[in-house]
Amino acid sequence: MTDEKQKQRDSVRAPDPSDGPLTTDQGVAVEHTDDSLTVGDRGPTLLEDFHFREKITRFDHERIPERVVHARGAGAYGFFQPYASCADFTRAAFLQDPSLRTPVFVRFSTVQGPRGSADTVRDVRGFATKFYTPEGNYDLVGNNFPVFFIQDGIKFPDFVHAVKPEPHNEIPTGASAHDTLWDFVSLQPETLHTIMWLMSDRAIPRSYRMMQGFGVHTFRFVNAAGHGTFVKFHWKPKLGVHSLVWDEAQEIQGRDPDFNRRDLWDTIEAGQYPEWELGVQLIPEEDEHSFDFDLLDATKIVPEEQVPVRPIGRMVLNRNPDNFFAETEQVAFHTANVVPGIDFTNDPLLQARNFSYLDTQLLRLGGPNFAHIPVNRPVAGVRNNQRDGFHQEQIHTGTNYTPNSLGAGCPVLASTDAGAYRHLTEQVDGQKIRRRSPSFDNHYLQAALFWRSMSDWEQQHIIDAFRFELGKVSAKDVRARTVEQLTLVSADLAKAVAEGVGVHAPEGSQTPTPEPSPALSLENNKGDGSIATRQIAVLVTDGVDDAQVTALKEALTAEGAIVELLAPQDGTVRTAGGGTLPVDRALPTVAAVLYDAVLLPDGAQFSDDPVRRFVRNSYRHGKPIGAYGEAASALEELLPAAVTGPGVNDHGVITAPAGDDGFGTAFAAAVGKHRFWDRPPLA
Ligand code: HDD
Repeated sequence: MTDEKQKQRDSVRAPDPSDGPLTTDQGVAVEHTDDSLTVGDRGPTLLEDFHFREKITRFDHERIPERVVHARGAGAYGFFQPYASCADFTRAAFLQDPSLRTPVFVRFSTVQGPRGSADTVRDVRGFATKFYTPEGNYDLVGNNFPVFFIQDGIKFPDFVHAVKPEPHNEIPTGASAHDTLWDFVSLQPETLHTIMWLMSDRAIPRSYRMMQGFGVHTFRFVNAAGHGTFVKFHWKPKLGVHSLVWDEAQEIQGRDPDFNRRDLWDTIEAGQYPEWELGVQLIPEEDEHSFDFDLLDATKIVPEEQVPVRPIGRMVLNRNPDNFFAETEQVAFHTANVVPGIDFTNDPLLQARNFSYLDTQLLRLGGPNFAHIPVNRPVAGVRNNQRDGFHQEQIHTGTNYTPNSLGAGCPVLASTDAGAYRHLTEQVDGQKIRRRSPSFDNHYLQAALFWRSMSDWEQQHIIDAFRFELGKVSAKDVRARTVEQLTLVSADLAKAVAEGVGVHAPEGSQTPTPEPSPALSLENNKGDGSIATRQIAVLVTDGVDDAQVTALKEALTAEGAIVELLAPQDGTVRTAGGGTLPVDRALPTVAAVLYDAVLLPDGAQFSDDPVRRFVRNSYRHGKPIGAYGEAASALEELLPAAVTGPGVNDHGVITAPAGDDGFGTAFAAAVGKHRFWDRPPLA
């Protein structure tokens, strides 16, 4: 379906290259572009070669500064549609009419690494959405964690300097495991809650399509009567929230650094559109002070058990950009891009952001006219007296000041009834001071809440992550100081981390014991068990039973899974019946870490090293493994501790005799569970 944004994009597409010959920027046709203009065959190049000079100059100027944070990303277009009118609490036009689809552009990102860094690093993921609403652009610039590392934006340069590669040697790329970050963390306890999220598997999402998004700050909805309600925004992925394991994530960094970007692109191209539900936690103004934390503190969540998340609409991403640079690189988000019905709070982090984003775009996009860039252009009309500047794309006519009579007073001012933005009227008074509010003081309670809400395997992964990260820190006192901080979150956690990194965990600290919030555990966010878009590897060799492979592939594909046949070499394999079966990929070009599950069909041979490695790696990373017929015995020999006889076991290993009708269903059910953590170790 073509929406207003797509029509606008169509109107600014570059001419079709097949419509005419190659030209210069001035539209002059070019007859030869492979040799510069010279005197004689070997002679000097001539300055008058305008085509050469233009071509090289344009190339020299192709790069713009990358984002200072969130440089690495991937984006897509789609739409947002509310379930019902939200008029009771907001007048935002795009949240009134359930039949209105608002076009969106979403950019996902990592934070620390540069543009060319790997996708599957341990990091926060950005989740920024631009809604092209009838009342102008609204940007919800969020992350996949609901909390942030610092409470006041004035600390942002300090935090970012600490987490970015170290200044003397620009190491490490795309990683937080280094001295300066942990030095900062150990001295700045407000980071601890978000650090717990960073050490959890939330920091290594399986896919952008399988992560939650959060607006992080408390914002405000304002209804037509001018009444405000505090609001926290949540995106919930339809496919559930799923993560990688750290060992796997590291291997993918080498095998396919574009893992998350490719996944987003490929699924949209395949028509398997990613979808999220937008939910809101609504807090009446009179309840502002009824929590044991401050609503203005971005290092705190409002537990869902305390204030439920109310679903208000859904977002579907259904179109890849046509040009990465023009769209994904040049998109400019800004927390201050709000529309009538959505307002800010005095959260000091948000207030700083409201300054920073516009400021950064001026530099990154080369001047004040970046809203003319197609991906940034609102579908709502723009009429004002802002003029000139670098890269002015429009020819303004008429007067350029208000008030005027010579231009018939245009553009005229709107009333709020006609859609004008009006900031919420609010009484504010107090002393001018530079001091953090004492209501922001408790840094340990919610770090403990997060820890106590995790399942056993999630806690183990957090311990492993702390051990990895601190183990890479060369300054022993930084390790010790961080562990000291952890003793104020959980004695068990501190002890387990201390043992792994060779420092002592002091005893006797008081740790908070908040009631767990089950909504925080990945265990409770797995989705409905759908296997849609799951990548399933079928390992085939000569001798395979092709009838069963084909039947299983069809059944799994019908449920939306992506099934690929992998063989030691590309081309075809010979089947048991003497025919041939086409192969999708050769094993040396892929790896187990790029798949969600593996299937071993009857008749295939598992003596080859690459095949055995594939199966063992899948097992180590908790992935479902299915084997039938003779392959089941081969699997038993390969993973003796894991195969406990025919059928489905708790370890996600499914075996069955050839021709067993229930095998496909049992295997699909295991794939829908994503991972199995409680497995006997490999021999
Ligand atoms: Fe930020 C980019 C999210 C705090 C300053 N931020 C940026 C992006 C996301 C976020 C998703 C990438 C947008 C895109 O895809 O182009 N940032 C957050 C969240 C924060 C946060 C959820 C805390 C709740 N940010 C934050 C602070 C400051 C900034 C406190 C500065 C005071 N952020 C920026 C920036 C960036 C940016 C420097 C870099 C590129 C850009 O804006 O366009 O202005």
